[in-house]
Amino acid sequence: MKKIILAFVVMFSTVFLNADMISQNGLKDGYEVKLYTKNTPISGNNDFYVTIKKDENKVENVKVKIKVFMPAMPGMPFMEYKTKAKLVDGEYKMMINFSMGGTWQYHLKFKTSDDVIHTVRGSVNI
Ligand SMILES: [Cu+2]
Repeated sequence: MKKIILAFVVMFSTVFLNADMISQNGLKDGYEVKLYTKNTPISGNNDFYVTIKKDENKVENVKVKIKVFMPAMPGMPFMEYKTKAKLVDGEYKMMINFSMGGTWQYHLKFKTSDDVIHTVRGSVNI
């Protein structure tokens, strides 16, 4: 009986911990950058969104791309995925494929109209 209860607790906490959408805010060179999902991220394909603001105004004339990667681990090579975002209804949208669960580092880059490339670094748990 105890084992059954424990199994439920483990299952429940796993679901609970994973039932989180991503929402991360960063500040880079005076730009407020938000990276987020609208669903719980899964191993596989996910839609990610980015919005960028400067002085409270949305910035919609930049080029956004992202690289996600996971360092090599015992029995697992270095993994990475790169993609570019498309502006859809005021949000930069991109599909990211995570080939496994775990912690993924990212480099989110956006190029402003002055040709400067700004980089925000962080990580997400999938
Ligand atoms: Cu891995």
